[in-house]
Amino acid sequence: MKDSLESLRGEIAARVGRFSNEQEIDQLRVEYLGRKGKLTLMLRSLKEVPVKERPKIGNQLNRLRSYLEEQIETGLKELRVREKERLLREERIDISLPGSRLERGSIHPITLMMDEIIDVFLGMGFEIARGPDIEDDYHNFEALNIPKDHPARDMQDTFFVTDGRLLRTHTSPVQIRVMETRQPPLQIIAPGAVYRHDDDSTHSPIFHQVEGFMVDHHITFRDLKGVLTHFLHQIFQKEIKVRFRPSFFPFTEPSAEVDIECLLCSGKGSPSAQQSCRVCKGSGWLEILGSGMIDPSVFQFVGYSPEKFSGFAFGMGVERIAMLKFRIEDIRLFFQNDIRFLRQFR
Ligand code: 2NL
Repeated sequence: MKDSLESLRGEIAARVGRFSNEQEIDQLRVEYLGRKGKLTLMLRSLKEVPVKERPKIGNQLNRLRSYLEEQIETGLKELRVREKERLLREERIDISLPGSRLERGSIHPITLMMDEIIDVFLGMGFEIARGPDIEDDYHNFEALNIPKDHPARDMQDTFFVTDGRLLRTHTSPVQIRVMETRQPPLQIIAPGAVYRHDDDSTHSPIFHQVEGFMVDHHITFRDLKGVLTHFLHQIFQKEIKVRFRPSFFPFTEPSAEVDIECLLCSGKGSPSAQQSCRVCKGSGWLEILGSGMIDPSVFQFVGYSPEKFSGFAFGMGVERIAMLKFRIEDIRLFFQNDIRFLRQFR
């Protein structure tokens, strides 16, 4: 017993000291202090030791156990301190490293163009109205004097949804809804997205319009000319030439398309004797707006008396104006979201 106590003391002394991890300590605890641990077994066999020697050996065994327990305790403390130091060292944040760059966004050119158009009309006292993108046949066609068999229904290739509903092909239905619920005097613009089954370099299945109208007693074609001429002079930032050319729309009578002098050749049409202007194709004019006096049948649909009231209306494509103003050749560039394109409009 005495010999095995001596060798156990030596064994333990060799195992304590610097531990490299907690498992090593656990293993040591189980090996000596566990239920079948070497020290535990020796303490248990103390009763086989002669009575005379028992107190001395018992005392020595107990001291060895306390010593081992202390060593385990300080070993664990040491490990935790070392771990904390390692974390402090390795997880230190280097505040001198450059941060990750946040990209600054920019406003989409169509939003910029739309805001610019809206601002000019707000300056003339117009109100903004909005309405649903999904419409019914009545507000998109019928109330605008476009009956079922009218060729305009083919001209505007419509996207149909379920239950007879459709994606609005123009923002006119917004204006119909305003007239259904309010009485003149009114001057309203209806900006928004519209949808047509069309896709090439000058047509996109989704595009944007600003339409507008003015209704009161005694509104005339002179009001139409004055408002739209002022609008075009504001948008193109100088007193460019404006031309009102007879046209036809089912919802206006008379109707006029509005042209401005070509932005590239200033209306000359041909920059040289050999070739004609590539923007206006040599005519010297660019078509920019559609307009007219609101047809009496539209007034009847919304319950206005054509005897009491008159008004004008107009509509324009925002992409078309942005393309002419910024000299963009393909409408699809607006919808491809190529950052190199969009960045140019900061
Ligand atoms: C174009 C032509 C136009 C209208 C839109 C309108 C609306 C109502 C009543 C009468 Cl509620 N007219 N809108 C009138 C004339 C032309 O747009 O070329 N748009 C891109």
